[in-house]
Amino acid sequence: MNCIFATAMTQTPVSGLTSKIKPALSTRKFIIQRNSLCLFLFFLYFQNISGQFALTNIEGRNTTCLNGRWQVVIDPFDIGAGDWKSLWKDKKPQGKHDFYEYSFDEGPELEVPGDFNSQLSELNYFESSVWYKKTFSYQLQKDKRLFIHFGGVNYKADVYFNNEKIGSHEGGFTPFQFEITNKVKNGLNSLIVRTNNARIKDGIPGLGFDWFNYGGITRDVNLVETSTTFIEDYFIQLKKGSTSEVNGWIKIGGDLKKQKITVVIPEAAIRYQTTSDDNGKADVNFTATLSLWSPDQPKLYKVFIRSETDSIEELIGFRNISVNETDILLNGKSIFLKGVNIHEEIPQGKRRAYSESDALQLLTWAKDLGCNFVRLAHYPHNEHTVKLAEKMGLMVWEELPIYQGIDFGSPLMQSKMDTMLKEMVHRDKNRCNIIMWSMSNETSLSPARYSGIAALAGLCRKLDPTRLISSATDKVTYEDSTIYIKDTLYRFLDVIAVNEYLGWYRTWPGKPSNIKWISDFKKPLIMSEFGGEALYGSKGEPKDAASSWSEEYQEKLYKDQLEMLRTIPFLRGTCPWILADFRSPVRMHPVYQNGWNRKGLISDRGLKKKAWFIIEKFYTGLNK
Ligand code: GCB
Repeated sequence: MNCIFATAMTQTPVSGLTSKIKPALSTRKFIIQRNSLCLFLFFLYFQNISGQFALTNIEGRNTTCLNGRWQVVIDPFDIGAGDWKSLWKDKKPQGKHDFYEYSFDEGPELEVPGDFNSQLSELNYFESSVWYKKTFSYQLQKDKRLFIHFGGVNYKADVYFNNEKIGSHEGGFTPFQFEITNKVKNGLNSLIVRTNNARIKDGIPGLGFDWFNYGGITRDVNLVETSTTFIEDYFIQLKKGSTSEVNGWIKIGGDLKKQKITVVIPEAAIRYQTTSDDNGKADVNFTATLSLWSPDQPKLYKVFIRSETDSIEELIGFRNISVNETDILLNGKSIFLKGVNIHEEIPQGKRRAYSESDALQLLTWAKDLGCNFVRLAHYPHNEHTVKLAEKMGLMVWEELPIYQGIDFGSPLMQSKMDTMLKEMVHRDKNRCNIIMWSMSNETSLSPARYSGIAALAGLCRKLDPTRLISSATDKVTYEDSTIYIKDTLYRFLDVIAVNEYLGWYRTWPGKPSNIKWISDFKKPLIMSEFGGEALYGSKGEPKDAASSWSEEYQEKLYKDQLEMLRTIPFLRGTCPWILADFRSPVRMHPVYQNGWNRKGLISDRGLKKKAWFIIEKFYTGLNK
């Protein structure tokens, strides 16, 4: 077993987590039995389903990019893994009577990274398997190790290398990797990936969600070469509550676990020495005079980590994020989060956003709107989006796709959620612009949901004690013109986040400025979603019903929203839903939606709707 994998597995056993929630006596026995079953399934899951936790900071390592054209076989009935047609066995038709229908040769090709749906018209609404194949030459030097790193494959991936299955991964938005040191041949190698984007009941997300189910190898693929003993991972951030104490750890992978390690930050005149223990772990703790990262001054430092056998560098920023009663404090100062929701989609291209220039388009729109914060909904977006946001001075809410109708009762669900959380935090824990991890969005109330998300939040705090934790809810209680926030899950979370659609899915219960919000918790509130739909160019009187789908109605809705929002004393952030119109297979009526959710402030062609200017004015006004 690979050392990275072994480490990850021992991090937090699931049984430890579930036991944190005190069950009633009568249900304990059942829970113990259920936990044993879960534990068993958890190990099965890891053995059979999960990829290895990916190396941190791929950009800072020695990589060979496998992006570009890949050969594909489209497999609607998903039979290529069976005995009948073993696509991965990489065999060629022999004689002229052999059939070609399942051969990569002379078949179509697709670009990687990128979703398959937008690349071939027959794949537009495709939800099944597409097989990808890439051959590449490699010469691995002695004393080096080699990994195949996938930035993201939606939803399941089975990976075959030189005629052998090397592993699988489940989850469309987090990275994974496999070590191929002992499998790579000097010369030509064959890499085959079965991708499958079929929605499944116990998937994350589950069967239903309001965004487009783009499938395939949607993110970068790289070969990563390391020394035999290498810097596997590190966490270098300010200690919670401090603006000068850097606190974290470094992890060495490989045989020579005990090493002298140096952390150098030239611009802050830091040269810190530490030593890793028998497990390859070194603590990091030093004090520095630092220019703190903030939206106004997104300062990043070059940080060098050097061990006896390896070295790596990365741009890292330092800031402190905390809450004090209903305040959110950035570097000790109260801050209002001027946010917007973003899906990872380029509307004009009707495709998944996958490149840095795609990220630049979306984040520039957010900056133009006057944002200092973005909610990357409803799943972890590409790593380079988070990095670019960091450079552009945008704070980030990063979220797990634990969405609406998720099947919390399914026996594997907790281990799947835990794994996904670990993969997300693992990838982005050194990004100072991430101020908040979101566990979920609008999940239905149930005991399993309560204990599941509470346990997840507990795990998240263990993995990363420095950031805030939230979860978006639509479960508020309406009583006349008073709205109560009572969801007891917020006991476990730092920031309350409410999705409310007054003026759209729910009529205004009174004059917006007379509506009262009352919270059971002394915690900051972010209005994490509000808005309504408008087809760009559709005209109507502002007072027209929502069914007018007019820009004027949407504009008025936002004015009303701001009137109400201004009266909430514990409001510390707003996120209109959503930056741009996005494709949604659950919005097919041809008159206004035609396959799109039209709640964008920007249209599917990239044009600003009237409502855009209401939010822009609001955010600009907050600066004065
Ligand atoms: C919501 C969901 C979001 C939907 C949105 C809508 O509450 O969180 O995913 O797209 O409403 O447009 O209905």
